[in-house]
Amino acid sequence: MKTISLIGAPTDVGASVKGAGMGPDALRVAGLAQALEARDLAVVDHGNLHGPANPWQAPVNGLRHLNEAIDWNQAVYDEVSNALKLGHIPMMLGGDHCLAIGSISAVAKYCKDNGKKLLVLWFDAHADSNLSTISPTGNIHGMPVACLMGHGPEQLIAYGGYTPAMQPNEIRQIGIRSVDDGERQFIHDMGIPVFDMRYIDEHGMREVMLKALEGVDENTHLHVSFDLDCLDPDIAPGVGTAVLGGPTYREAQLCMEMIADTGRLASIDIVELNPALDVRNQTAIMAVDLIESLFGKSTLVRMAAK
Ligand code: 4U7
Ligand code: MN
Ligand code: MN
Ligand code: MN
Repeated sequence: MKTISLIGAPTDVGASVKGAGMGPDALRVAGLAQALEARDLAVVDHGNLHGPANPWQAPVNGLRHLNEAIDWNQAVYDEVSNALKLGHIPMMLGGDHCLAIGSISAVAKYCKDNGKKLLVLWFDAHADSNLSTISPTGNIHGMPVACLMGHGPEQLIAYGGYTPAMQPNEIRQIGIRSVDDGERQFIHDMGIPVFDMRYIDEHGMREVMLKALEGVDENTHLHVSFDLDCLDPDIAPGVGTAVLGGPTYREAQLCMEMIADTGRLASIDIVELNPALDVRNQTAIMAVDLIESLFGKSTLVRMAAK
């Protein structure tokens, strides 16, 4: 039986909208652990990590709350590393998306040490590829992809003791529809594979996922970094930086089901849930529903072909 380690990281230091720190508890209230247990998974809830309070300061040299982000990511790095060493599937409950720096750095180190091939599926409305010099906001939740590729403040780019944690060909971005000018250049220069909404509209989600998952084999460690603002705000209003025109419920379900089919899912971030902006916890409930599909719950009626 597989074991899921739930790791709460209740902070919004990487954002400028308050509230994402309440995400882990909203997911618990929505029945996350019970839903996973119903999928025949063992669940260990490690509770919430501790870290510095949000000082709500303006950016300094293009970075807001750098020291706080460093500490929170260290805590996430340590806990995710421990879970991986135990052979568990870590599920980091954010918190804002800056925490993916610690989480994916731990996963990348684990893959390096164990000869695994890393593939990160990054579901997001945003590209999260800003640098302090080009970011319009200074918010670190808009910078994790750049940091993981070695572009960022030195304390944020080497948690595993080396940098970069990740190469551009180890990530696929899906659902993107809000990209800043500097980010567009960075993504282009780095050659990061992006399946933006225009691509999804033109080719359909099935083809997108077939392409995104190309090359996944028995040695692949699949990491899903799920920013809930990837989803259309109609079905997921409880996020700090909502953007119109995201994947529908059915498209999101198909993504989750196709990932489940690979059998290679090995670590997860659920981030950017903002209960203060939600309506009757519906975004948390939506997240739990999609996570069930990520672990193989299926509405499929057809018999598998022999
Ligand atoms: B999230 C933004 F300018 N690009 O950098 C920025 F539009 O983790 C938004 O994807 C970042 O939610 C959103 O601040 C970060 C902005
Ligand atoms: Mn994000
Ligand atoms: Mn986002
Ligand atoms: Mn956001």
